[in-house]
Amino acid sequence: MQWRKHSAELADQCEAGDADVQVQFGKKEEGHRQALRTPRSLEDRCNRILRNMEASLTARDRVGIQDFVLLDPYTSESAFLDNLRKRFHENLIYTYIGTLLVSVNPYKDLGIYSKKQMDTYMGVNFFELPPHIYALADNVFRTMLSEFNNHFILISGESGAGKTEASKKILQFYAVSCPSTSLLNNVGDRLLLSNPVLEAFGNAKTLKNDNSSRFGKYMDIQFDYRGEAVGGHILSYLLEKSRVVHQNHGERNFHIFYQLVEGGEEDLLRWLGLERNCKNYRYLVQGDCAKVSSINDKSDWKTVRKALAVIDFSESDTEHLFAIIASVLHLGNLKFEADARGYATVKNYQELHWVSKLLGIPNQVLQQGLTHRKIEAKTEEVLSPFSVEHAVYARDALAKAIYGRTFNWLVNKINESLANQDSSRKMVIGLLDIYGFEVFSVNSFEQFCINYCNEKLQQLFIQLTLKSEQEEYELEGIEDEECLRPGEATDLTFLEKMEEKIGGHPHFVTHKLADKNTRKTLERGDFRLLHYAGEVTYCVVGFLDKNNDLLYRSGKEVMQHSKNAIIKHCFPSSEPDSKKRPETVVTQFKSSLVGLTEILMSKEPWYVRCIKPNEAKQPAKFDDVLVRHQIKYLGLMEHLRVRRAGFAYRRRYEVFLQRYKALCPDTWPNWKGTPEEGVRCLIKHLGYKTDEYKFGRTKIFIRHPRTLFATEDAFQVCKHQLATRIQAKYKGW
Ligand code: AOV
Ligand code: MG
Repeated sequence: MQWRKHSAELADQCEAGDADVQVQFGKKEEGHRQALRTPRSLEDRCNRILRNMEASLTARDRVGIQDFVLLDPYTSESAFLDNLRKRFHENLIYTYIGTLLVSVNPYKDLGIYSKKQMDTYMGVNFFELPPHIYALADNVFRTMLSEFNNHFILISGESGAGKTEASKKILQFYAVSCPSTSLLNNVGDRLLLSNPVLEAFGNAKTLKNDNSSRFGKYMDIQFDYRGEAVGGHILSYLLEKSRVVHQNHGERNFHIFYQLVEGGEEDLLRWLGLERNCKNYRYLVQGDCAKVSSINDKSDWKTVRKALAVIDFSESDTEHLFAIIASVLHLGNLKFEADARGYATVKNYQELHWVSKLLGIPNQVLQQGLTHRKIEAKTEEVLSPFSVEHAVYARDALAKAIYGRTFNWLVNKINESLANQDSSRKMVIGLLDIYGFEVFSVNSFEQFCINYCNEKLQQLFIQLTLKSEQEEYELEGIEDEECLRPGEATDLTFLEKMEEKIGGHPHFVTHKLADKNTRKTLERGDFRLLHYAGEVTYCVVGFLDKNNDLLYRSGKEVMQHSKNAIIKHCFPSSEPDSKKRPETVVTQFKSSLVGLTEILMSKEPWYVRCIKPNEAKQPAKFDDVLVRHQIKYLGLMEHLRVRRAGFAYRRRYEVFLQRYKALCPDTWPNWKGTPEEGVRCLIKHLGYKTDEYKFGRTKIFIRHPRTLFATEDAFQVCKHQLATRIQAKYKGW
């Protein structure tokens, strides 16, 4: 029986795991590490696994199976779907595929994230207990400690599938279960409290998710050699700035604006010139849904205020920060009218006055900057007045720039608070939580970037789990040179250029290229991409503008006058001026994702694949069609097949060689050739059978855990002998 075979493998796993734990921890310590080393016999562990498995097999008709690897017949997508559905209706949202965790959003509080639950899952191997995100978090942690290397957890799934919630649960687990002993350094709290702050500024209600991440987030949690959380670092990716000035129907601006207006203290609002009514602010009501039943802006405001204090924001920092948020709201209300010559002048001075006061910029300077643009003539600078339309555009561009740069400042500030001063070697667990794949009725530049990012991560997943060689998506072929010539280029010429360049790609369709049937559904200014997760039609209107993300030089210069410390910092006077071609948004985003891929590739991967059960954001609703589609595009069936076929145990050549080189006279103490050659030499010496392993691009794949564990055992024996010899030699020293 498959499950018996599987549990025998797991027993092997316990054994090797225990051996490691004994080696790493000589002395008794508290907390997580205590639980880690609780001496439990192998027999005890095996019994627990068997008990858990027997129990789940007995109840299998009702609650399904805990690990898809044990599913029979395993290749059927319908069986996979049935199992997920069965478990979902029993409130069992987690299921494994080996060590990959599948999670289905329950859209309700299941009461399964208590401290007690955390304790239960601490130091426990997979399969001793029902699947849980804590089990994954704990296994990552223990593997890190025993292998002394870096890991990352890739959390993926479409918008609203539960990625951000999953990442928070993992973070909570580490913050609570790996307490920091240093009194000065409450890293756990800081790590946790960075969340509500970043969510306030970077999340918003969309049609897909009431708390949708509008930026990508990668967070490193740093541990010292004892497993104490000692620091953290956050990288943020492309915030959807356009939301500051425009929201589609049924969507909101970033939470922080509503929190401030709804929850801000009376005297604070008075100081900021704000009224307690979101309806009064143009930037807050375009989506016509300032109030959301699932969101309590008032209490969220309190949480954010408290969190800011814990993560080292001084009174003056917070004052400046709120002044900026308020100034954006005032900017949004600023109106222009045409003077006799048709040029823009400010219509409501009251609002101008507030922006000027809050940002500490002289009235005159601000006014001129908002209504004029500086042009460089041959020898001098000339002020060229804006039309009303132009002034509105410049105002919005300024609001976006202010918010976007402040967000980056915020991330940096949080990083300062999480930074670890100690330079000793650390191990990290990286958590990746990005904006999920999304398709609306109209999709623009923002969806293009978000979906592109998801496409890249899917590619990485495939590369790391299913293929050793990477299949290049030619989606990257989409160039953006066209965008660099404002004036000449338009959205439509950009589209034409794309047709010219990638028109032959089977995943790219435009009106011109489409056949008669599909043409009907495509407008002239649309293009369609066939993403891994489905077809998306993008409307090209606004693409160039958003990609160029131009901020007039005069706008920048005005900001340089600011007395607000944050703005001053965000708009340094040394910034290179516009003479140099600025990088476009897509170019920057692309290279930041390349950087991210590099970061991830240097670490050991773990996966959480989140599934959205229905589009209505409702509990107990399991939409078969929707879920089946996600099972398909998330590659879960393929992943299962790979797991079943074996070769699931993989190690980087360097890691494998480093650990086991002592087992072969040719590789010990130092191997001169490449790590791959070293591993070849090593396993030849160890007598691995040829069908037991495969060589990948960077890793050795081992079919059966037995093989790996036998090697590990040999290593332990060897280490023990070595230690005995050393002890004998230095006896009495
Ligand atoms: P996302 O991060 O995947 O979407 P979230 O993690 O924000 O999705 O989840 C959306 C909502 O689903 C949450 O606000 C919760 O109400 C609910 N939810 C998710 N996971 C759980 C859980 N484990 N238990 C209870 N409720 C849950 V996006 O950021 O839009 O891509 O861009
Ligand atoms: Mg999210």
